[in-house]
Amino acid sequence: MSYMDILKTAPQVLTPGTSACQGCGGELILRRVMQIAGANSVFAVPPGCMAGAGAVGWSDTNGCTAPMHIPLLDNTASFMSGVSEMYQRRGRGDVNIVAIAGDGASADCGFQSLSGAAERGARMLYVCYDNEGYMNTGFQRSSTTSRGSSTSTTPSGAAINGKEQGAKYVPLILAMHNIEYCATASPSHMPDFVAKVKHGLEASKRGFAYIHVFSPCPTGWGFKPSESIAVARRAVASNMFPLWECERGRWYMSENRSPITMAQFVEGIGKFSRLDAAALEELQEAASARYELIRRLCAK
Ligand SMILES: Cc1ncc(C[n+]2csc(CCOP(=O)(O)OP(=O)(O)O)c2C)c(N)n1
Ligand code: SF4
Ligand SMILES: [Mg+2]
Repeated sequence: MSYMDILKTAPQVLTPGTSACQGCGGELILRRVMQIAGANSVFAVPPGCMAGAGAVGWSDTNGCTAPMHIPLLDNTASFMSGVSEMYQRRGRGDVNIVAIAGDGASADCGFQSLSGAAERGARMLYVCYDNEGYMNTGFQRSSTTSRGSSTSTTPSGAAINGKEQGAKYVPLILAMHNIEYCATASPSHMPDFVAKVKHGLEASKRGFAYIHVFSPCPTGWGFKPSESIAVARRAVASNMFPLWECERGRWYMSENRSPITMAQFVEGIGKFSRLDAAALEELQEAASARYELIRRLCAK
């Protein structure tokens, strides 16, 4: 069965009718990960837009057809380590253990828990949907927010020109935990996304698997909902968000072509609308340097 056939035929585990905004990248990621994992899974989605949008459900008519936990913002990976251990001990290693968490819950508040579970090799798939901020509580910056982004806590204006620090590159940090599988993915590249989630689920039977997904947020970033997939595609095409995977120390680049410019990437995205030429150049340099680092790892 092709990867696209899986999306067409596999039953939905998340019911239709969540309250996520139109064009939300996170909702698409949540829905597809749950569909690929299937109902023989236990999920956890910590507080954030996806838990708020109805991952668990509002009534007896919506939610999901598999067990779903909402742990704390900062303990998702350790919580799921315990769940995973319990299923192993009961001889139920067939059940997929899947966490789907935001960047705040993964890169900031929950980082200790995530790093610990990764280092222990806890058997689970952990998917981070990275919308570069604390969207559910009012669009505050997080450690993965790109430099120059205007957020509610780093508003572009006379005092500062958006976020002053560069983004923490979490997928590389996770890969350095020597986990079973680590990858980046984007909802704009669905066949690649499906293949990586399947790969991650297989790897989660042996140890820790991590996928970091670019998650466009029209409401918080200030672009049209209909542009969500185009924004994600431009993030990949500009090397702002390179697609790669690493399996037991072997690195692979998923896309390799001449990039579009950073100016083309930021076009029409409100949070970058006040970037001047110098700030764009800084963003470009950081993205190029990071891409080069990944490219060299993949060339080995
Ligand atoms: C310890 C703790 N601090 C603050 C909160 C309030 N809170 C709930 S959701 C959220 C935002 C989470 O951001 P992220 O994980 O990136 O998910 P997103 O909202 O962007 O989908 C915050 C700060 C909380 N639930 N727990
Ligand atoms: S604020 Fe952003 S991440 Fe949250 S539901 Fe809306 S589009 Fe999705
Ligand atoms: Mg977020």
